[in-house]
Amino acid sequence: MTADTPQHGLFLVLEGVEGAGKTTQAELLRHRFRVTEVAHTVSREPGGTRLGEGIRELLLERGELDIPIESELLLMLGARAAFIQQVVRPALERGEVVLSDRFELSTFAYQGFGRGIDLNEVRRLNRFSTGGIRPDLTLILDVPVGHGLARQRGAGKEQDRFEGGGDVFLERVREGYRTLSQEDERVLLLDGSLPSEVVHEEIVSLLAGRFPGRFPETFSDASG
Ligand code: T5A
Repeated sequence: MTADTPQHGLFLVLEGVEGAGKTTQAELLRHRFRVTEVAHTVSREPGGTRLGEGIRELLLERGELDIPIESELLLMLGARAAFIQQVVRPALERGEVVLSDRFELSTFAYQGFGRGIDLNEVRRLNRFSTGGIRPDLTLILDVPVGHGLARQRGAGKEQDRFEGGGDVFLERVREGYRTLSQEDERVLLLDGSLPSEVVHEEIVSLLAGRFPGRFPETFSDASG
């Protein structure tokens, strides 16, 4: 967040390698927000807007397209600019909790550490796309790469461009996430290999402890 950025809500992000459980946790939190009457917007990247969903389709589902890594980076950031302007900023100005399934750390981990694009350049371009809006808290669900991929196979999910990048690529991404978690106190690494309900309860108590007064008392004890 920057001084000239009006930001009254709370911006939360879930991150992690393929199959880490981000979507599962986002859905559990969405349910928790709903039953405890916390005004919220839950979304995902790339996506969340018509432009972003179009770019997502191009990047993830059109495996036959030859996309240079520079184009991949700029497409992700193009989607992000719309996501910030059309989803995140308005929801924060309404005072909501915004929860995003992936955000800028995905770009640092996948395009920076994974693809090998200079991280300073990635950060610079990313700042242009976000206008300086940053998450209040990013939770990385850490799982071994093979574990996450096995979960996705178990769920019958088809491989996309990034899963097809191979284990070595995804190991660099995972290591990237672990490095990034050590550089910023607003980024935390959680054990994503625990059962979903255990991870969910840990996230709930972490949010209640980290942002006192932001959530109703029922938030911490509402049953699933
Ligand atoms: N990307 C994205 C970039 O390269 N740069 C960027 O800037 C951005 C924003 C997006 C791709 O784009 C790349 C990264 C990605 O490759 P995606 O589909 O959004 O693709 O991301 P995936 O990680 O592929 O999403 P998935 O939905 O497949 O993984 P999730 O959300 O981490 O996992 P989830 O919750 O769907 O769970 C997968 C399976 O595991 C089970 C679930 O029931 C499900 O079957 N599961 C668990 N099982 C046991 N214990 C748990 N704790 C479990 N949690 C979930």
